[in-house]
Amino acid sequence: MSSVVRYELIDNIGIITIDNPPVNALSQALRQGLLDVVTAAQKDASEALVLLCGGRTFMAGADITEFGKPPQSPSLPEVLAVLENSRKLIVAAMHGTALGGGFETALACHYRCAVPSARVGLPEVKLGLLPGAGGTQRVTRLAGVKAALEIILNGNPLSAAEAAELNLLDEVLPDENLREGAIAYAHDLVESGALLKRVRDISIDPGSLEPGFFDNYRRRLAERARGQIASDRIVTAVEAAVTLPMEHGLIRERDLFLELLLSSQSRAMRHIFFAEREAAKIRDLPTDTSLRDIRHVAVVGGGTMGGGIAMCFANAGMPVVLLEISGEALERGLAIIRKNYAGSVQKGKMSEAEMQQRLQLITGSADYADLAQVDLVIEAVFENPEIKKEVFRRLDAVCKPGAILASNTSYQNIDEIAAVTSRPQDVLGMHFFSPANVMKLLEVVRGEKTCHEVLATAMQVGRRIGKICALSRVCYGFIGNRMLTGYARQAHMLLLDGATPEQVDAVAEDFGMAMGPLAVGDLAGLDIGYKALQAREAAGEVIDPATHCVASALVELGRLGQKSGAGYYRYDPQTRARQSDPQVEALSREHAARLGIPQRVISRDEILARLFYPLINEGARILQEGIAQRPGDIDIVYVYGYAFPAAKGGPMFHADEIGLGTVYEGIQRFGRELGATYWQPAPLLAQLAASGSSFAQWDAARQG
Ligand code: T1G
Repeated sequence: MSSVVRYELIDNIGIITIDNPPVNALSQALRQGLLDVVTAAQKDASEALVLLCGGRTFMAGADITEFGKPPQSPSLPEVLAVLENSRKLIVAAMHGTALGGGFETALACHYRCAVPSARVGLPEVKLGLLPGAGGTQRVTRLAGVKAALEIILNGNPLSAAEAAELNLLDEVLPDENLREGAIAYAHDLVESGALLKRVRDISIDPGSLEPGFFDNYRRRLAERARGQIASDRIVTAVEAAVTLPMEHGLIRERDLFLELLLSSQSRAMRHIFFAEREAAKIRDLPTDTSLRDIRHVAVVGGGTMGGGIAMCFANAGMPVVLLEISGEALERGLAIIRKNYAGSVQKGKMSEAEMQQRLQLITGSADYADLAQVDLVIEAVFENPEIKKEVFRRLDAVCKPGAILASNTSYQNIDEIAAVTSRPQDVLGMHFFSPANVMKLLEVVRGEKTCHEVLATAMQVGRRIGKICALSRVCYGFIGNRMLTGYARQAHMLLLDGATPEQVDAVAEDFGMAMGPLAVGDLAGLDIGYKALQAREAAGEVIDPATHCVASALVELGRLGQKSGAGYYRYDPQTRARQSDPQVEALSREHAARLGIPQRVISRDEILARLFYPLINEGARILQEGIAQRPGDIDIVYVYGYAFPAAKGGPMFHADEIGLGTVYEGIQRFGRELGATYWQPAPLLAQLAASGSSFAQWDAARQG
């Protein structure tokens, strides 16, 4: 008997129980165990078999840790063929999240039931893959072509009720008692003489689709796939379900799956899957670090960020107090929140009742005394160090001992803020990204004196509100914004060298960025950078005009970006579509001439390298300084905070893919051609390039 698959015969029902914690991933041992048990059960006294799982979930898919290693038999398709061809009726009984190969296993069974809270889905596209064990062929037969494309292309789980609606489940059990419910259901099927229902026998009527359906679908998809190949292959696999007999469709699907499995895009997205989970772990914190009990939260500052942060907690069912300096300002903040929720109701993303429920969790105040009993306060006031310090002095005076005091600052020195309180051990940064109720990333910033308990609690609170957390130590701009400086600087300097805004942004967007750096500047507002610049110059800093002169000139012309209808681009007042503007090229030429910079034709490769090599180089410095724990954390920050393409795996993974030697030589070359000021290779990059090593190997070696 296998260590992860148990079998027992109860009356005339054979119960197959999978137990492979933590998520019953379909490891080799599980596949072998399942194959053996189903084969043996063909000869015993059972009249039907029930397949269910122990632990918190039905099988959550293939074992992703096995990918990229030599394949081990039996393969999942082999196992599923045995299940589907079983002479004994098999019922899959699901709870938790039946995903990927786990759900495909259920689809190969003859009947499917689930507890009401179960969710089922095929999330392979989020790993740059497609369902490779019959999912594309069987879901199409059960739910139809259009539903199958929807389910497999978005990869999001369905509730049991939704799945039943789509014919993907035969029975939603009356309650959460999985085992009892499943055995009773199997008995009913046996007593009713239910036939062996094999999904493969369901035929699809190709006539139900308009001519050219799949080609049109592919064309529409390509516009939003941003170069991700898995989506295209999914359409091809579903098309095969319509045009080919089952056996051939399965072979076609498998070929497409194996092509994607070997692709750099899937390797990158699998890296992000594990990096996301690793980022949640703080290496030097004992695993038994205690957590503080966080029930009541407060947010200081009801602006765009403060309002979004308050919504995060209300969305997670946690009561939150929003504090503002006056009743008027408070009303403005609450109005923004109401407007945001109303927008979600209008888009059908939440019901009116849900909106009311969340609004009831958000209370307003203009009195610090109302924060006396909260467990966590997040300060989100104007990005000015003195104003922030004043807020922390007041919080220190009113908040109970043990309350966690966090700042949402994007740049400021957490240690200096903590130093104005009597409890620096309870102070840290919790840096949300705008819009805070949408963006997944939370940079947790560890101060010199922040204690373990507060750190562990902040990471856990981040997970509770649905954020992906990455830890940063204190430096100007933490991980994300510090690295962004070089990327944004080069985007601007490329204009002086002769590139147009369209050229710069097109290269970044073709690479997979959601939006190019100059268009992002227009979205955020060029005046924000301009004011920060003025503050730095007022503080006596001498700033190289080549890094900002065109942007500053645009602001002085009243071109602040989208909000004023023009910035690096002009924006159509109706559609907000961006249009190129020759005036910007003229402005760049004028400033280049003034600075004595000869303009030239710039290649896409140069633009690509000048945008992303500074990101990688600063990332190497951040790793060497210990600001980030591991390269994967930086990748998580960029994928979830800056829309860096997951299909590239983040800047550090991408660097390892293209080779650190190539990056190092590129930086050296730019240093020679463009001046060394902004092109100094980070010592770690130089070291690893010299040894032909990678960031991943460097980090693994440090962990021993
Ligand atoms: N393989 C290996 N390890 C896995 C795993 C998997 N499929 N899923 C989770 N883990 C590990 C994870 O790394 C973590 O480890 C621990 O389990 C708990 O996970 C042929 C090709 C199920 C919703 O994409 O979405 O099937 O950090 O922290 O928040 O067509 O895990 O503790 O060491 O995420 O409760 C398709 C992936 C695979 C689902 C649970 N399946 N998993 O979330 O826990 S491809 C998926 C999840 C496939 C077939 C194809 C989530 C979860 P550690 P966790 P959670």
